[in-house]
Amino acid sequence: MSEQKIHFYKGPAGGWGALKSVAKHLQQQGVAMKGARTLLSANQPDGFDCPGCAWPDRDHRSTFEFCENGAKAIAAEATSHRATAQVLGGHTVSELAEWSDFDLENLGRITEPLVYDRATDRYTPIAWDDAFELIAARLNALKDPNEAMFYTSGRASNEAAFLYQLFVREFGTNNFPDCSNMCHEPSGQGLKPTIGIGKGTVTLHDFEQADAIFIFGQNPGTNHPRMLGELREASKRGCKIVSFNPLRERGLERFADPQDKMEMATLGSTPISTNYFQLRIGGDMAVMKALCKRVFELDDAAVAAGGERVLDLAFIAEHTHGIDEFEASIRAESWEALEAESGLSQEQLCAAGDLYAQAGRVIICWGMGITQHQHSVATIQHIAALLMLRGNLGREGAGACPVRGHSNVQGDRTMGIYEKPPKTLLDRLGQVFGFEPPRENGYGTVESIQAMLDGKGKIFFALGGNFASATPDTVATWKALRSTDLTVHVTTKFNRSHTIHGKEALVLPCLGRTEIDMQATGPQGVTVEDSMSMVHLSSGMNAPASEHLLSEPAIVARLAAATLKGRSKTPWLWLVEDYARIRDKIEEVFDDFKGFNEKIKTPGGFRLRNTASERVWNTPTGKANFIAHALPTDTPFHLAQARAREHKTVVFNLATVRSHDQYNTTIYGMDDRYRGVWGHRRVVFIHREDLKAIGMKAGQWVDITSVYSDGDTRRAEKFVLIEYDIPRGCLASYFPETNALVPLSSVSIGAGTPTSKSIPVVLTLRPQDEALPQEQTRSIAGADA
Ligand SMILES: Nc1nc2c(c(=O)[nH]1)N[C@H]1C(S)=C(S)[C@@H](COP(=O)(O)OP(=O)(O)OC[C@H]3O[C@@H](n4cnc5c(=O)[nH]c(N)nc54)[C@H](O)[C@@H]3O)O[C@H]1N2
Ligand SMILES: Nc1nc2c(c(=O)[nH]1)N[C@H]1C(S)=C(S)[C@@H](COP(=O)(O)OP(=O)(O)OC[C@H]3O[C@@H](n4cnc5c(=O)[nH]c(N)nc54)[C@H](O)[C@@H]3O)O[C@H]1N2
Ligand SMILES: [Mo]
Repeated sequence: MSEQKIHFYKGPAGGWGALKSVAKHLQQQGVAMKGARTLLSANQPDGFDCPGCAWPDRDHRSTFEFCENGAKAIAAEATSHRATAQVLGGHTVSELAEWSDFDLENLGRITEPLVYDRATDRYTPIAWDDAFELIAARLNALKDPNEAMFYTSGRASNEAAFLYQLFVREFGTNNFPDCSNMCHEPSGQGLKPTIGIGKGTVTLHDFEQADAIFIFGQNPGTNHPRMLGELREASKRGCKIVSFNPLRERGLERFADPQDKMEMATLGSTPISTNYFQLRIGGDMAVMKALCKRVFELDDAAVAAGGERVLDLAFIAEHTHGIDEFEASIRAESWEALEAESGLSQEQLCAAGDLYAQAGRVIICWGMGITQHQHSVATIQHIAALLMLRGNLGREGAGACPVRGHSNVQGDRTMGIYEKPPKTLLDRLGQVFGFEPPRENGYGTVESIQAMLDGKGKIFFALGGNFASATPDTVATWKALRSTDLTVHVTTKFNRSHTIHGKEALVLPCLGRTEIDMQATGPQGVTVEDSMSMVHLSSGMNAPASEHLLSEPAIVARLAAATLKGRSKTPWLWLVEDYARIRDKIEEVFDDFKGFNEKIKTPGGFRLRNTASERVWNTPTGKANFIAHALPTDTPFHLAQARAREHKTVVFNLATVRSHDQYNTTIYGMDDRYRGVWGHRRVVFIHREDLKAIGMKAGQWVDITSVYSDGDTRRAEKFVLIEYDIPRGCLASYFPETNALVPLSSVSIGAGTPTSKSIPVVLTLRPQDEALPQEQTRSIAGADA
């Protein structure tokens, strides 16, 4: 573990710090040599798709696109550590449950299928066929297929996801909780009714043409480092980059490109954001409204002066619906309310509005800072509206850019991993595979947990991910998982979820994306879809971590064959002999995949049709819809604040974020370099004046209790207070340590996403068992030195 300290990070994002960090991780995972070779194959035309994130690659160019995040993700998978049956069997599962997330993952890759032995409280080996027979028997013994739930994490390939959703629907349910439910679900739900497609509309080419790029609630320096390369190029050619984030984030301020010899040699860097607005947590909806309001004001002024209109009247007339009602709702909004809600002054809001209105072509990007609130769908519909006011949709250099997380989370949805499947998909599946698909909607993530708690969910199956750690309301969720009859996890490594298990439990180890996938007809490639709808091939090149591993498609196919024996017409085992056969089936089900096997022969693959980017609007009105929403005044934070005023206590709004050394629930290390935190994860970032106001000091230890009105107490214990450049009233801390604070009932309206970015909390001092030196309690990372 690294030394514990907190200090100001002066460097730019990227640069030598990033290279050093990668070297350290490769070394720790024992992959220095193999790792280097593996890294060189990431995002290459004949290599594998980087499992790091869903940001697209520039033409899969031949020089290695350096990315610290990707390098760590690859090192984590290509690790030389092995969680063999012997290693795991050396501990009871109750013992393992006490280990940290870091220590569990650090055991390394699982080498053979395992079954939980109740008598000894240990995982012991099981043969693959026996594992499939056992799961099949339990599934088939259920009274109702809807008692089983099938989770997906966004790394599963298109081929694996397609087979998986087919198997589950032939089995008889649409219960598809997935990571997307906790992530960009509100983006899909927000965009579909407005622009007719639940995906972003831009490509990297648009990033080259934009005059301004607005970034809301995203930390690309840590989570999408390759995006910084695009922002750096944009910044260099004078494109305005306007960031909205409560925290000062290093990667949004300056970036040194590790591939730029000049910047590296001179310790130089490129400024990223031209303008940085530190809004209040949850204030984005007010900002969108303010920007729209400013556009209308500027347009009024243009009309009065007889100048060029600010609104794109031609676009609005030809392509949109509902402008009148929307305009009225925006004009009715007072600047005072918008200021109060956003935490920005009218002057700042107007300045941001001017930047938007003056730029010819604008892209709006967003991440988790937008999607994990109660009013996320409404906020995203305002993003669409803001773009529509100036025709910033469906033309070069402009558009909507939700930046996805997991490397194939978008593809999994395209393949039908969705608890609310459209009728057209079900009809087509039924025709192509000769069965009657279940028609009722299934459970998403939060609904699945509720179903388990209610005794309606009895078998939990996960294709990847770490459900027990990624989900909210930890106490309730663990109780839910433990109440099931059977939990099954398909996974590469051992994690928390395997210790929070049902009466029976299986852990099935699979190949990772970096590994050679050998099937009957030879080595196979899989396909993935990135955040900009580009679909391309990914082929592993490392020897598998163990000879007993199966690929995800093979696991799904063999399980399906065992479970649906005698009742499925699908040739499961034949399909996985050659993945091109799976792709032929995908082509039969989805028109957009016409010529699939041919198209992926092109290096870089192909782009799926994006109707909104062609100004074709698949909505009931046939137009892009302006949808008005009131400013939220009744979020859990608003309600808690009102009660707190009565009782004279102080309630803060807490956002749970990622540190620089984690990939979701996978903890790579204890540092958060760009925020100046070393060796800690249990920290709370807080404004200096707020510390004073509540009579606490930086370095003191606190417990965090969330305040919801359901009567339950939810607490996360032992966090150290760190002074940080964050607006007053706002706090930030890391997930998953803080997940216990969010009740299952607190989700975004219309999307069901847990509200992990706005949790009303109070802080209470606890015994000060560990003193932190004064100079280690203050981080102003990001502030101008
Ligand atoms: N290294 C690494 N890469 C990753 C991941 C990882 O864990 N580690 N996870 C992957 C996944 S699945 C995802 S979804 C993405 C996530 O990538 P991001 O969307 O960047 O995720 P977060 O770190 O959760 O938070 C983003 C930012 O939102 C800001 N924020 C918090 N509340 C608000 C708010 O109310 N308004 C605004 N405007 N901003 C707010 C935070 O300060 C933070 O900078 O990254 C992917 N890539
Ligand atoms: N409080 C709070 N909670 C959050 C968030 C937040 O910002 N705040 N973010 C949410 C978001 S955006 C997301 S996407 C979810 C993430 O939720 P998940 O996707 O469930 O979680 P991950 O941590 O990405 O899953 C990591 C595990 O996946 C397994 N794995 C890795 N590679 C592979 C592979 O190739 N195949 C298989 N089968 N398994 C593999 C490994 O065992 C690893 O332990 O968490 C959500 N939870
Ligand atoms: Mo995500």
